[in-house]
Amino acid sequence: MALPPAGDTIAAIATAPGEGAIGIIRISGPDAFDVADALFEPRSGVKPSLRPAEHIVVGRIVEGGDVIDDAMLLPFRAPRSYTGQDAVELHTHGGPAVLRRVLDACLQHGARSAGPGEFTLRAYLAGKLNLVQAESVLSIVQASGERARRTAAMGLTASLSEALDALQDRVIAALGDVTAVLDYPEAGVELKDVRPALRDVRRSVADLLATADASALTQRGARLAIVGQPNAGKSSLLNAMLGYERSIVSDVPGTTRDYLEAPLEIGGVPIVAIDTAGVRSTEDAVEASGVARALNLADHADLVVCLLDRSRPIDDADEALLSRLPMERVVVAASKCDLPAAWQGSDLPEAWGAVYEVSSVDGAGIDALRNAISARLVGDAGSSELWIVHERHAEALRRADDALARAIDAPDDLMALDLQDAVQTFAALTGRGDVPEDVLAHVFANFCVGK
Ligand SMILES: Nc1nc2c(ncn2[C@@H]2O[C@H](COP(=O)(O)OP(=O)(O)OP(=O)(O)O)[C@@H](O)[C@H]2O)c(=O)[nH]1
Ligand SMILES: [Mg+2]
Repeated sequence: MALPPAGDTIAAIATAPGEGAIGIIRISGPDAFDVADALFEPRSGVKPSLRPAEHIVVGRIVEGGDVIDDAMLLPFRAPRSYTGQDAVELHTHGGPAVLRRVLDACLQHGARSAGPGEFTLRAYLAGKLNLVQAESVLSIVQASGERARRTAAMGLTASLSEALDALQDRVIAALGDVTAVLDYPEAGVELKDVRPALRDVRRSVADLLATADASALTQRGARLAIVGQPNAGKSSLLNAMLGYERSIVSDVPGTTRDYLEAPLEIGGVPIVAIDTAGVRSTEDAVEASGVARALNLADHADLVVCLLDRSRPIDDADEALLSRLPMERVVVAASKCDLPAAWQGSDLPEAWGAVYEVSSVDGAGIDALRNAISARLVGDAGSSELWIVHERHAEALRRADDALARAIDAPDDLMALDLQDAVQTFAALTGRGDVPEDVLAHVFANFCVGK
C-alpha cells in the first residue's frame, strides 16, 4: 500500500453523513485559498485569501452563478493549521445535497478528493502529531463510550507517547552500553549489567499490555448475560439497570421465552445487557430452546450475572446452573433483598465469590452491582492512566517484549542483536525512527474520509 502525495490540495466533507444542522468541508494544501476565493463570496467583498488567518468570514458559496448555500469560512495559514498547510474550512448547512455540491465545486476548482485520514496523515508528516497521537485521533472519533473517550484523550495528549518514548530510550541506552564494550574491547570498558534495567522495561510493557484487553472491550462494547432460574427476577433486574421497562415482568415462571438485548453504559463501558429465559428442565419445546439459548449466551458473554432468588432456598437447580457456568466470568447476585431472606451470602460455596444483594423494587444494591460489573470487565487496567488502545501498539509491545526476553537470556556478546530488534520495534511503534510506508498507509487507511 502506497501513501498518497502530500503536496497537492485535498478536500473532503468532514461531518458525518446524513442530515445535520451544519456541515463542514475541509480543504488543505497550497491552493486551498485559490479554491476558497473561487467559490466563496464574502459579505464584506474582501477575498478569503486577503483576510487574517483564524478569523471567521461570513458569506455564501456560489458556483456558476448559482447560490449553493450561506456559509462561514475559517481560514488557516501554514504552518498554523491542523495539517501544517494552508487550509480552509467551509461551514454550511448540513444537508447532504449542499455538502455534495460544495465538495464538487472544490474539485472543479482544482482540489483532489481526500482519502481516509489524509488530513491527519499530513498533520503527522508535518510533525504536528506523532504516530501514537495520530492514532488517538482515530480512537477519539470512534469512541462510543465514556471510558474509550477518556483513554483516547490521554493518547492525544503526549503522555502515552512520552511513556513509550521513555521505554525506547532505556532500551537504546542499554544497547549503547552493550555495543560500547563490543566495539572497543581494547578500551577495557567494563560491561555494565543492563539486565535489571531491561527487566524493568519488561515490567512496564506488561503493565501496558494488561490494559489492551480491557481497552478492546471498551471500544467494541461488552456482552453481559443475565441468567438464573425462572422467576429469579432477571427481567426486573434488567429494567432496574436500564431505568425503564424494557422487558416483561410477571410472577408466572417462564415469562421470558426468548432473549432480549438492551444497550447501556456501565463505568464508561458500552454494554449490551441480555435478558434470558429462566433456566429449568422443561417439556415445552419452545421454552427448551429458550433455555438452550440462555446457556449459549452465557457461554459467549464477556460477563454473566447469575441471579439467585434470595427469598426462597437455594436448590439443586441453582447449583447445577452455577456448576455449568464459566465461573471466571460470573458475578453472582441475590435478588429480592427487600423480602425476608431464605439464606445469607455466607451460606453459599466460597467458589461462587462475593454475592451482590439487589432489589429491583427499591433499587438497593444496584449501584454496587454495576460497580462490580465494571470492575470485573476492566480489571486492573481501571487503575492505570495510560491505556493501549490500538492492536498495532499491543502487537509491537509484544514483539519488543519477546526481543527483550531473548536479550536478557542471551550471552553478553550476543545481546546486541536482540536489543537492536527491540529498538526497531519501538521505533516503528512510536514513529520515532524509520516507519515503513506500508505501516503508515495501514494506520491511516482505518480513518474516515475528512479526518
Ligand atoms: N419483592 C421483589 N419482587 C421482585 C424483585 N424482582 C422481581 N420480583 C418479582 O418476581 C417475579 C418475577 O420477576 P421477573 O423479573 O419476571 O423474573 P424473571 O427472572 O425474568 O422470570 P422469567 O422470565 O420467568 O425467567 C415478578 O413478580 C416480580 O415482580 C425484587 O427485587 N423484589
Ligand atoms: Mg424474565
